Amino acid sequence: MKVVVTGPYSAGKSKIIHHITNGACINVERNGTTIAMDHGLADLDGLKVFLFGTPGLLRFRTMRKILSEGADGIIFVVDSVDPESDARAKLFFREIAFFLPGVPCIVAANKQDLEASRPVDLLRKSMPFLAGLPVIPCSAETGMNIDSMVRTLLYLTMMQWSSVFSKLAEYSGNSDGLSKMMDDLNIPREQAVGYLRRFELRKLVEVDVGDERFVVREAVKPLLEDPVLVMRK
Ligand SMILES: Nc1nc2c(ncn2[C@@H]2O[C@H](COP(=O)(O)OP(=O)(O)OP(=O)(O)O)[C@@H](O)[C@H]2O)c(=O)[nH]1
Ligand SMILES: [Mg+2]
Repeated sequence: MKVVVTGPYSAGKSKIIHHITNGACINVERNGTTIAMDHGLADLDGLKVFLFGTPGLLRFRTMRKILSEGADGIIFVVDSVDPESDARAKLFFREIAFFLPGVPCIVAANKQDLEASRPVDLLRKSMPFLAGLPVIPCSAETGMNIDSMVRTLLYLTMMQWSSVFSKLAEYSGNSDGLSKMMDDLNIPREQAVGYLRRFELRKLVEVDVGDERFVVREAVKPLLEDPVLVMRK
């Protein structure tokens, strides 16, 4: 899955990606500030998670737009300590809602290891635009709640795709899997092929030449059949 990690300057986006990927990531930065992107790959129970961290300086909007393209889920990072960051968070939130309307989003209330960190109810008061979103208190410094935050987001994402995923699992390896999927979901060929391309890129399926047959990677099949499994760790 493709997950974009965004939010205001210095909220901890790069450090969160560093933690999720166990350090297997790159950060294009200058003096500690991301100027292009972070990129890393994590493996959660066989599910590949491609993470893209955005720059937190306002002027890099175009870069954030490019990185957001086609994301399946959003980790929106806020700084639990610095109240001055809240106004910037609002601008970033508007921006991501514009780039990725309807895409599942989870809020990482980061830096909870610090004494001055604000609890979630205070953050919600100060940032009312977070209403309706799950807000997870976490720390990229200690790792607190980072894993469960990512798993919750993946669950929300997989639920959004559940009708497609259950068909991918059902018709995996079937010689006319594509047409079966088209029939069941009542979608045109281009749309079904689009799904296969999308989830081939995300390493969920392998598609045969000609596109008629696809095979779901064995490791992820149980997750596609029952997304709640991604939360059970
Ligand atoms: N104590 C503490 N410090 C953190 C935490 N997360 C990040 N930091 C620190 O906050 C600073 C900014 O962290 P980054 O991960 O670079 O933040 P960013 O959001 O990627 O910043 P930009 O890319 O510049 O927008 C660094 O000094 C981090 O070490 C945390 O959970 N706890
Ligand atoms: Mg950064």
